[in-house]
Amino acid sequence: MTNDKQYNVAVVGATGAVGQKIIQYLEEKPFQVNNIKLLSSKRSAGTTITFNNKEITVEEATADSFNDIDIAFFSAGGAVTERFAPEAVKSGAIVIDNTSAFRMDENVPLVVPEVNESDLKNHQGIIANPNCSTIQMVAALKPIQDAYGLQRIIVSTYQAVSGAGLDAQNELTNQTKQYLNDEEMTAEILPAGSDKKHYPIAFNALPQIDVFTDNGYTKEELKMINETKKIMHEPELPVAATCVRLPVFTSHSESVYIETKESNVTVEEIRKTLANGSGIIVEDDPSTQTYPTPLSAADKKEVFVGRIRKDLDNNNGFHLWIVSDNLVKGAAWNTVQIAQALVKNELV
Ligand code: NAP
Ligand code: 3JM
Repeated sequence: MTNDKQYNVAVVGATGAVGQKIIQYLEEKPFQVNNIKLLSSKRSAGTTITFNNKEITVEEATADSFNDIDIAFFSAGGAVTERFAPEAVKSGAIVIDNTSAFRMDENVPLVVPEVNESDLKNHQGIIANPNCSTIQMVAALKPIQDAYGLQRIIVSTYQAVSGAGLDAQNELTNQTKQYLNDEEMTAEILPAGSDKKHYPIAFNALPQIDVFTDNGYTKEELKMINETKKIMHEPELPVAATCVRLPVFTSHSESVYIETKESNVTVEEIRKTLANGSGIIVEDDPSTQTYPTPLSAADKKEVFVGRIRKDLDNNNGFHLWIVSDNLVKGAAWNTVQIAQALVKNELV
C-alpha cells in the first residue's frame, strides 16, 4: 500500500485469462481499491466473480461503464480497446491497456516499470502494457543495457498457449486427449484465430504467432522488434525475432542472443549484473543442471534467466535463456505494477 487514497477500478475482459489474473493481483492490495467493476461482452454478463470474498456481477462493457472509474484495465482484444478506451478517458479514467491497439502511438507510454517507469509521467490517459514476449526480454536485458550497452538482439521464442486466451488452452487440452485416444485432432484456433488455416498445437510446434505481415514476419515478431526499441529508448537498436508456439500451458521461454557494446565482458559479470537487477532471478548452474523452465516459472512474478554463455566466436556475444509466466509478468502483474507506479508517483 502506497497511500491512503481509495481508487475505483474497472476490469474490461474480467472473465478472460488475463482479466482473471488482474483480479487476483488486485486482491493483494497493491493500492486501495474502493469499488471494482467487472466488465465483459454480453456472453458473460450476469455471471459472478468473487473479489475479496464478495460476489460481483459481471456487466456488459458499454461507453457508459466508466463514469466514476479512476483506473480501467483493458484486456479484451484490440477492437474493444479501440472502441471503449477513448470513452473511458473522456469519463476521467486512466486506461492501462493490455492489447496492441495503442502500443506504438507516440502519445502512449509503453511501460515495464523496472525498465522505463519514468515514461509514465507523459501519459495522456492511455498507458500500454507491452506484449508478453517483449516484457520478459526487456526486463532481463535492461541491466545489461545499463552496464555494458547493447548493439544487437536476436531472439527465438517458445511460447505457451495461454497467451492466446482461454479457448486456446482448451484447444490444447482437447487435442491432447484426441491424440492419446487415436482420434483426429480438431484445430480451430491456433496459430491465429482470425487466419484461414489452423494446425494442431498438441505434440507440435507452430512457427506462427498472430498473422503474417507483408515482409514475412508475423505481427508477434514485429511487436517484439518495435516495442523493444520503444521501451529501451533505442530506435536504432538491431532486433530480430522468430516467435514459435509450443504445447506448453504457461510461461514463455526465449533463447536470446545479444551483443554488448563493451568488449571483454565476462559471463560472471553478466550473471552478477542480472542477479542485481530488479525482478530478475538468475537460475544458472550447469554443474547442478540448474536453469529455469516454463513449469518452474509458472505463477511467479519474476523473470528467470539461465544458460548464460559467452559466444564462442564473437567476444561481444552472449546467449541467455529467459523464462517468465506470460500471464503474470507478461500481462496481469505488469499491468497492476503500472497502476501501482501511477499511484506511487501521484499520476492518477
Ligand atoms: P480470453 O481469455 O479470450 O478473454 C477475452 C476477454 O475479453 C473475455 O473476458 C471476454 O468476455 C472479453 N471480451 C470479448 N469481447 C468483448 C467485448 N465485445 N466487450 C467486452 N469484453 C469482451 O483472452 P485473454 O488471453 O484474457 O486476452 C485478452 C486480450 O488481452 C487479448 O486479446 C490481447 O489483446 C491481450 N493480451 C495481452 C497480453 C500481453 O502480452 N500483454 C497477453 C495476452 C493477452 P466474455 O467472457 O464475455 O467472452
Ligand atoms: C496477445 O485484438 C485481438 O484480437 C487480440 C490479439 C492479441 C494481442 C494483441 O494484438 O493485442 C492476442 C494475444 C496480444 C498482444 O498482447 O499483443
